[in-house]
Amino acid sequence: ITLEKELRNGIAQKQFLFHYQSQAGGNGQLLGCEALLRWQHPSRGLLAPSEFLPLAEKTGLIAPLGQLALDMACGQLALWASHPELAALSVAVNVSSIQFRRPEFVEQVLAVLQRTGAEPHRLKLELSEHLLANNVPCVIEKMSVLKLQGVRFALDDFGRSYSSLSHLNQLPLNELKIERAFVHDVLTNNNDAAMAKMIVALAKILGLHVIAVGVETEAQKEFLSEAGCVEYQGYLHSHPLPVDEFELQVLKTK
Ligand code: G
Ligand code: G
Ligand code: MN
Ligand code: NA
Repeated sequence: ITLEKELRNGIAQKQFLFHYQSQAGGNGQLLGCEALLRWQHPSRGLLAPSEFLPLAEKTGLIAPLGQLALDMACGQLALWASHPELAALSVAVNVSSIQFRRPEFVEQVLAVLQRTGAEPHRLKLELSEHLLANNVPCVIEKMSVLKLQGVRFALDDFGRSYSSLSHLNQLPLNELKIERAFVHDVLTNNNDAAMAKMIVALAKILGLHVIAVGVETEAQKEFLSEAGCVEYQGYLHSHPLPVDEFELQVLKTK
């Protein structure tokens, strides 16, 4: 049996789960979380996205997998909504460009919100810079329809690859996520430090939230804080955690 067949079966049998990583403010207060997909493979154990996402994108299985991920995220939001301490959480979900470009994407998101009863403004979709490479008007149109319903958007890994600054202020975005590599080397590499500062400043000019991903040390956080960044995601605060551990962490930090 090929991995492709296993992936197809795995999606049909819902062998996927999320690990949740908290997103925190300057004082460690919880602001939300990112849902990071894992495959509970029947024989190979828990697989990270790098072990199945490339295949999913190559084979088109990213469409049903992405749909499943949206279902899972909205289902979780609906569960948390009835819990006093967890109801305020928002969940960020990564959306592959291939998935976003599909004509039925907007309808599917609206349908899953309706079916699960999740509050749209608790759902944040993380889009990739690659979407800025072509047909930006179509991207804007789709984002706008969802944004009207309250769904929020972040531009992920900002600065990693191609970025059109001219398009940036046309997109109905809420947030920029600073590329992890800049954060990693912010204290040791002048170019990365400059990029991180530039992204924070750009976000401010555009009126967007900005979050630094991959913050592992207090020193990195301090540098970013001095640059004006006030939201952090990284091992310093928390690793991505299984849902029960994540919930305990949230309840403890309240
Ligand atoms: O923690 P981590 O190894 O989980 O994530 C690796 C990469 O996989 C991240 O860059 C993230 O964007 C991507 N990823 C994680 N979950 C999902 C998902 O549900 N959908 C898509 N398209 N990408 C995801
Ligand atoms: O979608 P995105 O590429 O932003 O996903 C975030 C990725 O960064 C995930 O793979 C997650 O596990 C990883 N990550 C989150 N915090 C840290 C960190 O502090 N250090 C490192 N090395 N990776 C991190
Ligand atoms: Mn992401
Ligand atoms: Na991503």
